Amino acid sequence: MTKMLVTGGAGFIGSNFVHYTLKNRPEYQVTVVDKLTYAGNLANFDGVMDDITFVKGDICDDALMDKLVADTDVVVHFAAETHNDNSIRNPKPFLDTNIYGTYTVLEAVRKHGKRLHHISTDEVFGDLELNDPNRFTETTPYNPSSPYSAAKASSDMLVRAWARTFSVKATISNCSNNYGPRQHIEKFIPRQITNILSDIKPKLYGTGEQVRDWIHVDDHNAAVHLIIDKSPMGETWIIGADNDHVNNKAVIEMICDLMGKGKDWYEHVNDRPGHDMRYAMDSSKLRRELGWQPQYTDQNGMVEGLKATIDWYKNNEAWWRAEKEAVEQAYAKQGQ
Ligand code: NAD
Ligand code: TDX
Repeated sequence: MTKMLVTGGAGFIGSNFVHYTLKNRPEYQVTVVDKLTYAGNLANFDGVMDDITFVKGDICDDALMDKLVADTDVVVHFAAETHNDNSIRNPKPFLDTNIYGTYTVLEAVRKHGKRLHHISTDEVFGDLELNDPNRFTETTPYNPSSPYSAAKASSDMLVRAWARTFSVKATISNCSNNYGPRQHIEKFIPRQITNILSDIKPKLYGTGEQVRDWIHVDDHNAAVHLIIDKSPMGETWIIGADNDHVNNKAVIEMICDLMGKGKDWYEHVNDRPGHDMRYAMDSSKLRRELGWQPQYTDQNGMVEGLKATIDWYKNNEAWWRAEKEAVEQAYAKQGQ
């Protein structure tokens, strides 16, 4: 058995990664460390709690991280503060967890000589103009826009520095916007699905022309496993499923349509300050060198994945209902 420590495993992508690993990679013995912030949820382990070791803890706690990393073979580092709108309301937790927390993880893997895979985002590259046909690659310079993306960019830089200076065995992946089950309802797609299920009109920021390169969370996690299996140390990998033709307005219309509402049953609300216009990812290195292929690639890019995601929120109302009112009240204060 290989021991795997998953930081932030009680959140959206991390919990899907844990489920994916238990189902497809039984050779891993999984430990999750998670602070259980508002974004972490033990219900994400329903049905698999007995198959993992769960530790409630903060990645900024160096004694805890030292102990956990000493007792593992590979660390997969998902833990972060992740919502741009929250980083605009209050940046400090983003600096603490994303920067100092990553430093703490790095010092532990350095001391114990363990393998690290660091999960990052396309947002470190900043944005493209709407009419710019280019895509981000592994060599695109960093140019983050928000406190969230600046903190993630900082964490990537720390990983690169620790790999070069201290020969830490690390890899990094930068993935585009994920969707799928168990995503917090503050985020765009689950917010709109649960709005419709609550008879609230979906909320589109500004004009809705912004483009996100959507990828299903299982395709992201399959790529992470391939990188852990096959990547040389020190490498960075772009992960994206070629969905950079769908803007936010089109996604909202798709959700309204799939949920039996008129395509225009949504409203425009205040835009996000500093709102990135367009993200687009060139994942050809990952496809060519590691043989990765996304599975959710129907003709319209994301209809099948969206249908399954809508069904998940319909069937799991107990998972999200209690938080819905407070999330919407916080948005309403900003006219969103
Ligand atoms: P999430 O907000 O759903 O989950 C984050 C998890 O980290 C939560 O369980 C939370 O409790 C935990 N956490 C936060 N601070 C912690 C701390 N100090 N110590 C321990 N645990 C802590 O986030 P997500 O969407 O699943 O994102 C996971 C990772 O993937 C992040 O690093 C994010 O930057 C990256 N990412 C996300 C996306 C996306 O579209 N969601 C895309 C690319 C990359
Ligand atoms: O109600 C909304 N209406 C709306 O139009 C919300 C919540 C968002 N939006 C827009 C803003 C973005 O253009 O939808 C797009 C997606 O918004 P988010 O779900 O907040 O995602 P984004 O800011 O793009 O960042 C996400 O992808 C990259 C994740 O939250 C990050 O953690 C990840 O790094």
